[in-house]
Amino acid sequence: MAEPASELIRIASTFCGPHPVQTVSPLGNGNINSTYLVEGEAMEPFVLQRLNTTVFPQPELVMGNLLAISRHVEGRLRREAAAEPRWELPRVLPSTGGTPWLVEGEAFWRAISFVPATTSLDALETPTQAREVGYGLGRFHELLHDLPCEQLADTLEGFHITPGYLAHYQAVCATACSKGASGAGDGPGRDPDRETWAHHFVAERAEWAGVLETAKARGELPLRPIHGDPKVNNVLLDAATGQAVALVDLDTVKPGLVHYDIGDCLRSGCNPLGEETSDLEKVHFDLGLCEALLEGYGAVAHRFLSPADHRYLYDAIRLLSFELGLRFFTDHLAGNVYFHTQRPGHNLDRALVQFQLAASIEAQEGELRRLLARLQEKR
Ligand code: GN1
Ligand code: MG
Repeated sequence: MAEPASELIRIASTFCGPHPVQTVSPLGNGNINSTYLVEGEAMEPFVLQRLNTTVFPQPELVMGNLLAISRHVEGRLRREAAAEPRWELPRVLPSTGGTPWLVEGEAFWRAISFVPATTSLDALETPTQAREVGYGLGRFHELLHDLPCEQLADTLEGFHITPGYLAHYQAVCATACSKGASGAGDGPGRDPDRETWAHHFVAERAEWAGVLETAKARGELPLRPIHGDPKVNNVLLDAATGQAVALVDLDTVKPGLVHYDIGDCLRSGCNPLGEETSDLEKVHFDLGLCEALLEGYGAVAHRFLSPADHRYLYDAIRLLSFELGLRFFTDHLAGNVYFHTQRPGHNLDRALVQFQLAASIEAQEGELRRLLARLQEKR
């Protein structure tokens, strides 16, 4: 729930010593945490967040991961050649009491540094932007790929494990979709026709949905530190040059497959209408943007991607939009308990956008596979 402005100012003040806070304003449009920009005259602006402890039941572990990657990346950046382009990692700002966070009742607050003079985009328009976003993700992965996964906690069990989301969907269906159960197809936002279509869409892909987890279990794909949520608006671009300079929203950093990140970044970056569009028929996966994004990614990631990693890229791209659609759809059926929504039926609309995107990826499979092979040969 939202805190009154005076409360936010009081909480923000515990992270900035004697400097008076002037404004605390909502920042970004996250679906999970509450995020604010804190400003005052004699201080650097910073980001204040209230972590969603239903989603992140052990927020201290989230902070531990953030501190671990800061130490690693700061060390790497100090040793890097001065010729490497600017790169920043948001830092944890301790409270005045010296703790890296603040707990008040149920609320878990933390402050992180704000990367100034940057912009972010909700949808990509040009190949130049796509190349930068891809480069940003590649740089992030490259900086972290030599951090041993044992140093990172699993803060969000089951995150991006598609078979787990399918099992949850089936469990929700067993109650929410059964005849006579409460919430079975009526109530605000429910839409039996579109839901039936979505159920079919999921059923036709259920068997394939374990593809990445199977490859991981066989030892074909290794765990590495990943971002977990690299949608395009989490990549900050230098306001003057347009170059990617930081990835933000680091709560989901944990061990995982880089495929989750690559697929997530592409499902977000190659959907020119953005994930909140209501123009469903026009949703499509843009191959030009995909090529540019992967070129930017490969410029740095070729140093650590293996042939097996390359083999699963098509599946990753297809899977992550399917998976997000499935997560939105399940939450719609469950009564919108996970993702913040702004209107009845919002999660169903979001789900259909992702399913439409997955269908567009499938329709372009041949071309997309040829593009991936071309990019791999270039390296
Ligand atoms: C959530 O809160 P936000 O917008 O950063 C979600 C991501 C989804 C995204 C879709 C922890 O991220 O996985 O891709 O919504 N984060 C979590 O917009 O579930
Ligand atoms: Mg996020």
